[in-house]
Amino acid sequence: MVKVRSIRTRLDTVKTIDDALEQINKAQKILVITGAGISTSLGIPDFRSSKGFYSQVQHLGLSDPQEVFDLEIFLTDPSLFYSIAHMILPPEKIFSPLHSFIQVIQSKGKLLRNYTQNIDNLESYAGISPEKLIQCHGSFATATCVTCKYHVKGEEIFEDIKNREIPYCPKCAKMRKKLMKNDEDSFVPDSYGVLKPDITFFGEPLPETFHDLIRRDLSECDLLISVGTSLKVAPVADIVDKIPEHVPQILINKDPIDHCNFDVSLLGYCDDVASYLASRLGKSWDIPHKDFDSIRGSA
Ligand code: CNA
Repeated sequence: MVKVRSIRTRLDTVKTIDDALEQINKAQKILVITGAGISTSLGIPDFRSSKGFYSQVQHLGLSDPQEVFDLEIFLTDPSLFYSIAHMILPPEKIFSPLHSFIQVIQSKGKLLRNYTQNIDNLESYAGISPEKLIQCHGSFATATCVTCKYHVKGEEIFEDIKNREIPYCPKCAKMRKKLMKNDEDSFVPDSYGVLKPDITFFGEPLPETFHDLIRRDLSECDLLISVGTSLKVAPVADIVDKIPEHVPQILINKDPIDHCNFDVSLLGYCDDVASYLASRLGKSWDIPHKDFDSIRGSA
């Protein structure tokens, strides 16, 4: 079910679901912001929902669950991250109806850019082209050795992640062994030769493409759609405030987002909202989604 809410409308003309449909029809350069909520139907927990990842790592007794993604902590003790990384490991080659909805926006030539905070790389399976996609917090698609910067494909460390083991760099393996064995007196960090997925930890900069493109995209976009994100992590969360005043903003989310000023809030499971919008937008908006069977229930 889609609940429509329009509390602090910025634009007098954009208040209802029909207004939202009209804007989607009219828009030529849609900027889509996405977050963990677009992948929960595939079984990947989000962070902040009641059954989300942060509530699932309470047993670790951290003062702040975000410490799991703290670069300094990772470099001191990578075992913390690798004890829980299996919980957010992306499923392979599946994507949600919402991912398909973004792909349809793209196929109609209306997608200016999808700024995703997700690290699951499922947009690529849905066919969203690399030039239309900014993975603001990186992704599991690749991993890098923290010592020698050797790159590997993400899937090369998936087995270790599933087994809750720390993946090591093949290039640094010999030296790590030697240092551990011979230099018992000298300090060898636990993270020596550890492969880290190329996801952006707290303490790391966002990818350069984000900074390269966001300013231009903000000035060009004619509609903003924000889906499945609590908009609590800057600088992606700040995009909403920086959108020019005349540009309509639509929210699609399970929960209301009260700290932002959307024109129309379409509240519900985003796959349902996307299917509803697609059905109202007409046949050519059909979501070409073939993986409904693999959907494992929403957060
Ligand atoms: P969040 O703070 O956990 O917020 C998720 C939002 O999505 C909440 O407001 C929920 O109400 C909403 N939501 C959950 N399920 C649905 C659904 N089925 N339909 C509609 N809305 C839903 O997560 P954010 O993305 O805002 O936070 C940014 C973090 C989350 C980034 O750094 C990501 O890397 C990180 N993250 C990514 C993934 C992933 O890649 N799939 C998973 C978990 C966390």
